[in-house]
Amino acid sequence: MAQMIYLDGQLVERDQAKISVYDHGLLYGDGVFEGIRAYNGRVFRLDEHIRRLERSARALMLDIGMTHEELCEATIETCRANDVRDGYIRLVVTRGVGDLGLDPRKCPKPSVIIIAANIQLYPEELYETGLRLITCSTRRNSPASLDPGIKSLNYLNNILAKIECIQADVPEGIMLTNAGMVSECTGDNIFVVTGGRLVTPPVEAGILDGITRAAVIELAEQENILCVEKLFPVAEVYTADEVFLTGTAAELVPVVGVDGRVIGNGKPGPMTKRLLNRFRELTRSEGTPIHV
Ligand code: PXG
Repeated sequence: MAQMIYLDGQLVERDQAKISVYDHGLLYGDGVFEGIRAYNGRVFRLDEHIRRLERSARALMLDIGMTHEELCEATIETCRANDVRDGYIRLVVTRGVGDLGLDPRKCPKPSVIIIAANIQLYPEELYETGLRLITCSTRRNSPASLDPGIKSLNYLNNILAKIECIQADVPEGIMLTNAGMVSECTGDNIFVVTGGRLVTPPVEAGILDGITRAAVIELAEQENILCVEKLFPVAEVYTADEVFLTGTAAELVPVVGVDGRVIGNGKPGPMTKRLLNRFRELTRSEGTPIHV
């Protein structure tokens, strides 16, 4: 069965799903996106993801031309058309087709794309052994230039940092704010555990307001674990008892080394494991059903 892609109101076969070379998403990175997971036939936190997409679009004065409900329905419909049970859903809204030149007014209609594919899971072994990270020299975009809270098609800041990770042969890296404090990773948020409490940089630091991050903060509250949102230097990562990353693709992934230093005892810690278990229970118990 051919994979079906949602493109501007229609489901089309993958080979037919094409975008113009004049689309400003391609020409200028003028657009927004979302990455969403489906677990066991349900879409996890669909409402939150669509709301974040709408917030990102509003920040660019990009009118998606669809209501919240229509976006949710189109997402579910695309999952259903592809018989997705456990999957990865990618929504992309571009400024649309226009002439050359930055002016968004050249583009009368946005392009809306929804891809529902099967997820390439991280190897389960990663959750047993943990990741090693570096601190990237590429600083996270200043919110005054391009707010990292906007999930825009302009991901070069993250890609430059990711290239540093690849050169260093590690899967992820810590990005600092312009002031030199920890912000987030190239595609994940970061938490440290010190003295039984969680610490994570605040959204105002200039990070993506992660859906997984928010879920972990909620779970911590339910478990009576104190979670503090504050700025901290990378030195606090080095001396933490535990470090983990959160993201739609990663869920919660333990970190066991940073910049050649060993974190904690070099193994995934109890808090990380406990929260990962609780997160997995959550993702498998809630969500918008795909198949009715
Ligand atoms: N920070 C950044 C910069 C991200 O891009 C996160 C944190 C984690 O946020 P969520 O809401 O996922 O918990 C992200 C997420 C992709 C892809 O296709 C990217 C993300 C998520 C899923 C897929 O590259 N980024």
